[in-house]
Amino acid sequence: MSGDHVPWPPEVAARHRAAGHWRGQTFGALLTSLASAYAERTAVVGGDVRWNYTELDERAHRIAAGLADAGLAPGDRVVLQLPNIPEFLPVVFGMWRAGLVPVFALPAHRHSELRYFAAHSEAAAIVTVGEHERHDHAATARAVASDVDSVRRVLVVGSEEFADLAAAEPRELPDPDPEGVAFLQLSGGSTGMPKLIPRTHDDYIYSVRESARICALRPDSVYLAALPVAHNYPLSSPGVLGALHAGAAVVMAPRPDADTAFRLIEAERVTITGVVPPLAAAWVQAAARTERDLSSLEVLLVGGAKCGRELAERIGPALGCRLQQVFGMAEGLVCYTRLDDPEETVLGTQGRPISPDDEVRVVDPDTGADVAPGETGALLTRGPYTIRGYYRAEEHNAAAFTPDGFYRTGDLVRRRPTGHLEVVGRAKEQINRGGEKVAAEEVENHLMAHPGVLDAAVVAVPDPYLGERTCAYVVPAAGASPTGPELRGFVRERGVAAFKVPDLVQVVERFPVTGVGKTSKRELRAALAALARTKE
Ligand code: OOB
Repeated sequence: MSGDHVPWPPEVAARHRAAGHWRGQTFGALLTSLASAYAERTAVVGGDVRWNYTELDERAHRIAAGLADAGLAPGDRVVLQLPNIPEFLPVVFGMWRAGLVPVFALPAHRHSELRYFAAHSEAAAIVTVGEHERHDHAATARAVASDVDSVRRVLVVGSEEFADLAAAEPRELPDPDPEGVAFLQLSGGSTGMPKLIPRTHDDYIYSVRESARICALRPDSVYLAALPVAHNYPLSSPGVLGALHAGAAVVMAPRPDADTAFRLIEAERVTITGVVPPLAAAWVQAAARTERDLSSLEVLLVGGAKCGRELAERIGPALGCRLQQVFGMAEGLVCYTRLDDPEETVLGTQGRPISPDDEVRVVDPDTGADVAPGETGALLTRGPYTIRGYYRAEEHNAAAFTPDGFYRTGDLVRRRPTGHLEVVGRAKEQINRGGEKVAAEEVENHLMAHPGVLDAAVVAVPDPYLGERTCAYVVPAAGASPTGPELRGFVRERGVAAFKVPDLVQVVERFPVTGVGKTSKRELRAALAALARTKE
């Protein structure tokens, strides 16, 4: 894999090791030590399943052996698409033990995204489920496998074939390099398809360990995985991995709605969970009329998109727990409000970085110079768990990172003297649909594949529930008159995640041009976004 990802410069890596951030441990070795420390304690619960740490560890060993027997070799990438089921954990740890590199697809992804992940990573296999939420994932995976030459195997969790694989005799497999790539996460993206984010064992375990500490996870904590667990936030902030790191129990919620979540909170005495703002708002509403006992809940993390002040103020009283804001990104940097922060900081900021060695710069987006303290600017960051480059994306990396290795987050922030950040907006061409990120350009490309479309520009429009929704402005080709429903259907049928199908479609005769007559996409989107705002 070397050459595909941009490692930290050797002297920087040496510093992170010397500071004790990177400890030379892999995820497989981590699970071994957790199993010996917390053997009989519950590790994961979901559906009819309840596995303790010993059982989780043993399953991961068997799956690792089974994957190796299936012909998968250390370093092979494997697209992994699983919903919130207990099997997620032994499968992922099994992959890590076999030295495989999972590519974390979300259950919402469809043919178009999966084919791209598989092709771009030259994946050797796809691991998925059969039918889930009325979609046949196995069929989609097989279709992708027939399109992408590198994909030799489709493994379906829940099938007999997979049960056989998972019954393999455990054996010691060579432990991978802790500084090597452990998995590929997905970026929210702003151009084209989501970029692949190479995270190492060392860097990720550091962020998980510190997240667990900052969120005060202990062996008797119970973490509810409400959001799709493959996403960086419920995976590691502190997420299911943070919970395991602390010896706590993970409860897998099949769906994030209030009914399902409240039922599980009551039944399993859940102490902590993480949600996106629209879900927090729905839970706040539902809490007013629930008969469930939510008294075990101590902390609700809210992040993924901006949690407005009003919502922030309602969470504690409605749910009887403490709010913890989290502002993070799959590329690395994660900020939390601390549990002992003053109320005003918890309600009014999105937290401060995990690590004393996270470097944060707030710069003028045009000149790149640092803004005065407290002023708004573009957030740049560099640190012990923030990547130095996307996977196989040399050209994009030149724009997304500064020459000295800072990641350009695309977020506009203000920094307080305490280091806490307030997220005030975004400079990147991305729509944040209640935490689900939509790259404008990706959707535009789909629209432009329609013969009746001459040009397309996708912008965010404000939405009281999701924060933002997508609006596609479309200029028809000569003689054509595509309608909104037709175009939405067209995008959906191209096999993309449902959250990327434009919420609104506006067919316009021409796009506005700027004063100098520029019609660049960037200018257009800005003009259309301004127009959408004035229409509100
Ligand atoms: C999380 O990760 P991603 O990679 O899906 O999205 C990152 C982007 C950030 O650059 C920012 O634009 C937005 O999501 N974001 C927030 C936010 N948290 C994330 N914007 C405003 N306020 C917040 N609290 O979304 C993610 C990863 C780890 C932990 C939490 C969230």
